[in-house]
Amino acid sequence: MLPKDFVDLNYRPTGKDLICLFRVEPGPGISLRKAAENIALESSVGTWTDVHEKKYVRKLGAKVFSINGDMIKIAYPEELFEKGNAPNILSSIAGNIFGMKIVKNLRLQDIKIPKDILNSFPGPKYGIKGIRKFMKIKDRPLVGTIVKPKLGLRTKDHAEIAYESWQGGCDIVKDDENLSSQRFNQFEERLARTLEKAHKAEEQTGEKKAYLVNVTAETKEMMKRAQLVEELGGKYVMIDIVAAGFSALQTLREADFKMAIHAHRAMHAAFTRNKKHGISMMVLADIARLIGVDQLHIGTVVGKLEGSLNEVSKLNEEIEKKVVKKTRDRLSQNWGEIKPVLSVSSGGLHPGHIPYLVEHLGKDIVMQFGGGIHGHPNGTLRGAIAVRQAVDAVMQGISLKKFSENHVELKDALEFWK
Ligand code: CAP
Ligand code: MG
Repeated sequence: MLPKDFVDLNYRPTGKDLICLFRVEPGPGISLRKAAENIALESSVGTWTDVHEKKYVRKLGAKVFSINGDMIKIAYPEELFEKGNAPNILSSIAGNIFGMKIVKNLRLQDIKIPKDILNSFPGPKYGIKGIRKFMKIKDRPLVGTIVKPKLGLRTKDHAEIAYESWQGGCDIVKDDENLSSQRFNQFEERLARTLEKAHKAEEQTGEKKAYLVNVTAETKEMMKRAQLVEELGGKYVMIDIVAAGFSALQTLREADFKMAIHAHRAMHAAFTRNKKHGISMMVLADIARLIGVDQLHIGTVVGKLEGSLNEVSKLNEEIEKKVVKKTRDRLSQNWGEIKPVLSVSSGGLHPGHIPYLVEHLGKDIVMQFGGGIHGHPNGTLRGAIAVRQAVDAVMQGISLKKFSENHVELKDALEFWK
């Protein structure tokens, strides 16, 4: 097959094609069409030279069917992929092509997954409705914290900080992404002690309290840890999906534990941040939804980490909607039976940000405050109280300023982080 055979601008994709949207910047002296041909070729059945392949192989060649400015769309016949194998799909559509000399920059912007591939993955076990049901929270946003300092705390203090956070009004307390089982705070003891505090806080407050323990580790070890969480009655496990890898995530999901899966995306920015090259967060989010995380970090717009309102709100739609509409930089997707994933906003947030987040991302969200709770001038308990007060204000349609006149913890927080 020659490179030109991988372009057919008259081709109309069928429901049996996986579609990719790429942004292409060809290398010096290379036309966009030539770059496009080579991307389709290398990511499907071709290589750098013709190998006189059999006729039946030709049918599996990917087709560039749209070239619009620097955006191209490629259709991949679904037979190219093994069903239920996320790494396999990525090795084609997000594999060698990023390193080809023929492109200066290449960005995988979005993917559209055909029905048969969708149906070969479980998707989230609980999704938004399931989480709201077991947390018994009808319509307000969920409030969470990350125990801080992120590393270094001893187990007893970790559990105590978690306890104060729950007492103050957090629904969720999670480990930080880089806490696993270091000597100063080992997994088993931390899990037991912190869950014990969660139960105590549940009894005291009458609310459901969840501990999102980070099980990220070598896969077999991770599974042992998840098993232990199940035995001790935990509601969630947390995994760093990019660092652990999608294969590990599949192993965790397919074990079908009772717990919901909280997906932290640490390391994603190595792929996603450079808007000209790499893989967009939209694609990583699609893969995470497909495999079946129940909640996923999507950014904050206003906090400490990069991500525009446009980007974060599109991610919010991509993971929470059943049908996603096509735009210039996004493909449509019908998620069918795959449940919606709950969005998590986290990173540099404090109570003053809550009205903005609810206005732009809606109430189906987990808002997490690490520094924004434990850095409160009067400590963790007051910090958590301030966050819940801000949520109450937003739910009642009252401005934070007005609400803080009668709520001293919120008043102190707003003063401190103004
Ligand atoms: C937040 C956080 C999270 C980031 C991840 C942190 O803490 O624990 O890891 O939110 O980013 O360490 O930064 P703070 P993202 O509330 O103290 O900032 O959600 O964008 O993936
Ligand atoms: Mg963190």
